[in-house]
Amino acid sequence: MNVRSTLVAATVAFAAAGLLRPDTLLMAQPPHAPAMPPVPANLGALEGHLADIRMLTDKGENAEAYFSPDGTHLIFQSSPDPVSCDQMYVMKIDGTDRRRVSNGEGRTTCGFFTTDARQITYASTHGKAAACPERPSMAQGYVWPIFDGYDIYKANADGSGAVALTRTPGYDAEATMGPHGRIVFTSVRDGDMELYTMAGDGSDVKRLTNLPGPDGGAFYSPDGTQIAFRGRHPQAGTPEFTEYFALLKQGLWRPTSTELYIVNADGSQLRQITNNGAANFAPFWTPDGKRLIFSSNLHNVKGRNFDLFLIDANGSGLEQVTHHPDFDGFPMFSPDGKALVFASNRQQKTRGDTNIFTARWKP
Ligand SMILES: [Ca+2]
Ligand SMILES: [Ca+2]
Repeated sequence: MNVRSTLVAATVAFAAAGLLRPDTLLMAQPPHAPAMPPVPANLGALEGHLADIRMLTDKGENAEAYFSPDGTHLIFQSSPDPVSCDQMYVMKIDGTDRRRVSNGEGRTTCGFFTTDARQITYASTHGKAAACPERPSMAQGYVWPIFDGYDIYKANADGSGAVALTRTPGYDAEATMGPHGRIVFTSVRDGDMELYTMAGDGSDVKRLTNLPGPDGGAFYSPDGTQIAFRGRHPQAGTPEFTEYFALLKQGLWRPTSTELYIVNADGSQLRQITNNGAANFAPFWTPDGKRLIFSSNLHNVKGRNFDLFLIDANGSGLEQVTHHPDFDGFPMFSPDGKALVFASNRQQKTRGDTNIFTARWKP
């Protein structure tokens, strides 16, 4: 590998690291990743579920765009370049009327609308420090920060009136809300990445998972009775187990493969949905609650060609949705099921750009 290609790989990895929630880190290109294959000439035919694909942003890093429950707006995180810190934005679903809704301080991630569409939740580090938090050194190899300054905030949809819903040391982020108004989120408050739920005002916190390893990135089913998430559970005493907890104490995580799980909203009946050894993450429910759409590099386990896949909630019926050879992730159906929003590195102007796309969904 020559200096230039080394720099390109390092730049891409660095750029992708701007999207700092643990599962966004999975999109970072590992060192020495092979070059991207050409875009298939018949991409449109291969992606038969998607029509009228529209790119809503056109530079920098944009990801985790999620519909408002009335289907009129998207909330997403964005930074203009790899070295800036992500801030939270809201825009109409045609990409117009874009406005920042976080206060410009710290780093933010994981925005979501409340069920009445009048408020938003997101995670921010600004309560710990106004500056963009520093990245750790790569002295321990290919590891990424789980910023301990993240807490979850709730604000009006225009960004005003932000109040903290969590005030615990360590990472609290990845909050999403169910139809009943309850929030599921990820926290390291008990020494591991686990799922917790809380009422919409931050009260009545309940721990949902109790498994060693990185559990997170959860979404409620449309009827609010089940929760889909990603996780990985190394055996106690293995080198992976020991290293995972040693790194987590330093606020670090080495990106690994993760599988999809579903658990009842009360924490009962945990079941594993995928078992393919790849990095599977960001599972979102189809509007009928019968299937999940998610991102995985299952055809490219050592690389960053993540694609969107559908799978039945019982783990059968895997179907590939996107076929672009670069990153596709963070899918979400519109509330009426007629549109899909996702983040992708396709059509990028600058290597490492990630943009927000919508498409009309063809069943
Ligand atoms: Ca865990
Ligand atoms: Ca892809």
